Amino acid sequence: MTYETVAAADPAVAEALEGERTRQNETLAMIASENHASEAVMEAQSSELTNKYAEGYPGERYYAGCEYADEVENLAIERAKELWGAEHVNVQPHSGSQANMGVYLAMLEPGDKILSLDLTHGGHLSHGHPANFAGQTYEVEQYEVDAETGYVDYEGLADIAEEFDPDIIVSGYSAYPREVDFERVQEVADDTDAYHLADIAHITGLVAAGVHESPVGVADFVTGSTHKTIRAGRGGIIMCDEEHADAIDNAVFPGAQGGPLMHNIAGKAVGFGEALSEEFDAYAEQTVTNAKALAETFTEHGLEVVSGGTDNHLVLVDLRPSHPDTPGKDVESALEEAGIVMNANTVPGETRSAFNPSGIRIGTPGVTTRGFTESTCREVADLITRVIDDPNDEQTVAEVAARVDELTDEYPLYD
Ligand code: DSN
Repeated sequence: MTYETVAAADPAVAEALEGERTRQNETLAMIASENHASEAVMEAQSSELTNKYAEGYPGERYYAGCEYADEVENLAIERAKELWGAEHVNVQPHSGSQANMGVYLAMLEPGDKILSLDLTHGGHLSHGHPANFAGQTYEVEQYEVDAETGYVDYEGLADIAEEFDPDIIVSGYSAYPREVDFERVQEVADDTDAYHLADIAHITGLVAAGVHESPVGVADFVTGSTHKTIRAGRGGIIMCDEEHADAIDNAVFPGAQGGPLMHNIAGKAVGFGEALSEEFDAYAEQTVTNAKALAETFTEHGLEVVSGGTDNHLVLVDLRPSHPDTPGKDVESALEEAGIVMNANTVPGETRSAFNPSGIRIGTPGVTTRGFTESTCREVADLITRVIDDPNDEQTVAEVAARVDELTDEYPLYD
């Protein structure tokens, strides 16, 4: 893709777009929720479908001229069904948060009860944080990870559920490095007669490729975003059994949204098609292997890896034991200067603020798309550790930046 047409019409925007492409090409995207969509996905997202209103669902639209919108949406739905094995799929949510909103709207009344993982323990805003609509509309209680092991405290979850009597229990997390035991959460949901929403936003691609246990067929509802490990461009998705299909569809439209973003749904269709390949399965497996290589190398360097390792695409490092005077933001800034873009993150038992927390979260979906393997990731862990050890040393940052330049040249991304 080129931005020649944008440049002729609007040089200021074209300059920013070129800047972003260069930034992505010349840095390592290690924010665990980010990835690099293929040029085919991005081309579909920038198609004429951006102009089309298609309220409703394929075959039942409120506007004329929807034949191609129908075709694209049906392709996205069919491919999603094949990828995740769900009975019913809604590909219209604009994001993962909108997908969660769709489930809440479908199944809960205002004031009903949500039981979810605390944000500082790896949960998500849309699981009921007070600053989010979910926290403002529903009564929320939260479970935690075990302070010693860093694994979800399933016993604690069961105890809280018994007392709180939730209407819905949310599993699936944003900063949790371990395999989620969806069956275990479902047992608690069964015991308390609650619905179970599994939010697999981070691990959609890992689940699709079979490298993480699937909640489809276990939980009542499975939500996700489509731009993280699945690499299908911006958006959200909801999966459920046929019995909840109408409730979910009505909650998404007209409940939560108006016209679907048909251009993004085209991106989803293309990305899901790509994810049906064996090549994608290998990619997902490599993403996890790479995260394990990062975790092992950090541990060898004396850093505290939350839960002692990882089963998925991300590693969470608690800086407090090894670097008590180094807040996460200092590391985030220094690494950004060196061309490694990740984020400061809260850790279980957080003692600093959410804005400048005690940990960092590092993900491998983006660098694995670039072609990185274990050995490259071990070297990246060495580079990250050098910066953690001395975030204010300009020489160190410059040396790491020079090596990142070489790596990004060696593993090119977009033309
Ligand atoms: N903001 C995303 C993340 O970084 O985990 C989740 O929506």
